[in-house]
Formats: sequence, structure tokens, C-alpha cells
Amino acid sequence: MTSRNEFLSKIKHYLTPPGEGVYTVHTASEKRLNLQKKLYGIEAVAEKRVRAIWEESLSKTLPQAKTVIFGIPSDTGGGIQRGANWGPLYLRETLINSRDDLNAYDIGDVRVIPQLLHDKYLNIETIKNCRKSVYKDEFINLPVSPLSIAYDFATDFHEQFPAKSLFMIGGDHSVSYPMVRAYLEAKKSQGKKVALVHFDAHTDLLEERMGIDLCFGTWTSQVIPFLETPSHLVQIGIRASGYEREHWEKKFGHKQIWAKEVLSLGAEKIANDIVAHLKSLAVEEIYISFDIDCLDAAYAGATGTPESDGLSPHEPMVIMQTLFENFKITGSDIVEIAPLVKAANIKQIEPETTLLVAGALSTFLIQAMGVS
Ligand SMILES: [Mn+2]
Repeated sequence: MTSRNEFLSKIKHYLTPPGEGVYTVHTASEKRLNLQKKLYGIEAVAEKRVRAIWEESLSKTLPQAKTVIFGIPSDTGGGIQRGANWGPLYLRETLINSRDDLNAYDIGDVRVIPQLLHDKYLNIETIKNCRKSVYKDEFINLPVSPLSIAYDFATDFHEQFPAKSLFMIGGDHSVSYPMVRAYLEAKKSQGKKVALVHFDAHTDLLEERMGIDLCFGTWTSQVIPFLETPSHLVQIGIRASGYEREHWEKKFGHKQIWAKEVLSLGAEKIANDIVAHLKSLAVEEIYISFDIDCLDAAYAGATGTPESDGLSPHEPMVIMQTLFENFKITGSDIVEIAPLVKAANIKQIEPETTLLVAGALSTFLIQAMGVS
């Protein structure tokens, strides 16, 4: 078991204060400074005390928090149109500008080396070199790739704080793999029955994509083995798929609900069906993974793979509210917000539209986890 001091020491190496996970000198520095002024005060930013205050908050504020915000600003696992690395900074700005009473502690970002995905794809020399560069110690026993760091952190987090919940902001959808896996392993050791509810236009159920088993198109198939049973997975909003629902359900043994079914049957009926299904499996707690492209491109144009014929924000909200009334929500994420990307043929103002909608969904999840 990792001691509390080891845990805090690791965080100081492989995480950064909120908004600093994308390594940059000038780009978006105004946004980062604005966020940090709101979080830590104008003077703290002017006097360059942000890191010191953040480090102190890890031992003082973190233990008091119920819900913890965590950013993984990596889009190395994407592949069509990148840009989700800016999701954590932009969405945090939206959240902090719209609410002062968000009941959550922001623990910061993964320190992302933008060319890396997972340490298993690296050789020893590269790992040593990255440790030397970012941790100033080539022999330190710490991961260097975003997915590996996130898994190490989330595993320790659940061990240190079994009653706390993480709200993760991505990142391309590959970043949900380490979070969901660590969550499922932790809940299993706690003896809790949990389900994964996954909102997305895409199934993300490839077993590999061009030889790579961990990426935005594969992460869901990769976490299924960590579920107690595949029927603890429910996918909602699917529409951009080479195969029909029956193909996927038969292949993996889970439940899939397409966007057209939600739109024709209504969100209330769908929500009640999901609750009945999960109750019949004695599920107690839920992790919600929310890919913003589950929404129609008219609401979420600032994303790597925008899709039409999708849900409005209303339907996921009704479904999540109903889930919240029936189960504890003890883990969640929102991913694939790419603020500098704009879908073609979209008249909406972007990224404001996508961020506003994502902010409302995130606020719901954060507040729901705070009382779950
Ligand atoms: Mn996805």
C-alpha cells in the first residue's frame, strides 16, 4: 500500500496545478492565469506562489473534499481530429465562471508529454530520458505517459480515499481507460456492485485500431474484462457505427441504446428501462463516461468527430437525473471537448456552445457525486 506521503510526493511529480498539464510557454497562458487567479487569488499568481499553494492544498484541502476534479489534457489516443488536450483548461474556465459554489476540489492535471500515450509502448531508454527531463531523476520509479500516470494516480487515490469520487476532464476518450479500470478494481476490492454508463455517438468497442489496443476507438472493449459481467455496461446515444446494435450486443453481451431509440421512445422511458435493468443486476453504484459527441453536432460542434442526428442536452440530463435518483454516482468523466476545433456546416458560436452544454452536464455530475 502506498503511504500518504508517497502518494503526495508522486502527485507533486506527475501532476501539475490545474491548467498546467499542457506544457506551453505562451499559448493559452492568459486562460491558465485567469483560472489560477480565480482558484488561488490574483496576488498568488502575481507572486508566482501557485505551485506552493497547490502543494499545500494537497495535504490540507484534499482530505476534506468529497468530489475531486482531475484533468488529463492528452489527445495522443485520438486520431481523426485532435485538440481535446485543451478540454480541461477551457471547461474549467467555463465551470468557474458560471458557478462559485461548485462543491469540489481541483487536484490538477496530469503532466502530459504530448507524444506519449502509455508506457507499455515505450522502450527503457525513452522512459529514462523522460524521467530525467520531467522529474529530474532518471531512476525514479514513476510512469511518464498520460494513461500510465492516470492509472497510477487513480489507483492510489481510491486506495487513500475510498469514500471520495473523481470527476475527470479529458482528453480524447482513451483517457477513460485508466480511470474506469482503476475505479472498477477499487470497487471490486470494496465489494461494491457497479455499472458503467457510457454516452457516445460511437461504440469505442474496437479491440484494436491499426495495431494499437489503447485508443479512443478501443477503450470500452478494453475495460469490459474489469466489469463483474459485461451486462454492467450500458451504452447510450450510439449512431455512427459500421454494425447494428445486435452485432455489438451479441459480441460483447452488454446493453446498447441508439440515439434514434432515445429520440423515438423518449428519455423518461429509456431511463426507467436502464434503472430496471441495473436494479435486476443488483447494481449499487455507477460510473458515467460522457463523450460530448453523444450530443448532436448542433450542441457539440467543438469536438474531434462531431455527428448529426444525436441527442439534445435534455435527454442525457433526464437519464442521468433518473440514475442519480436510483443509484450512487461515484465516478464520472467528460471527454472529447476540443475547443479549438469547429465542425463544418455548424452555425452555432463555438466553442461557447459546446462549453456551455458541457459545463451544465459537468455541474450536474459534480454536484450529484457530492451527495452520492
Ligand atoms: Mn468515445
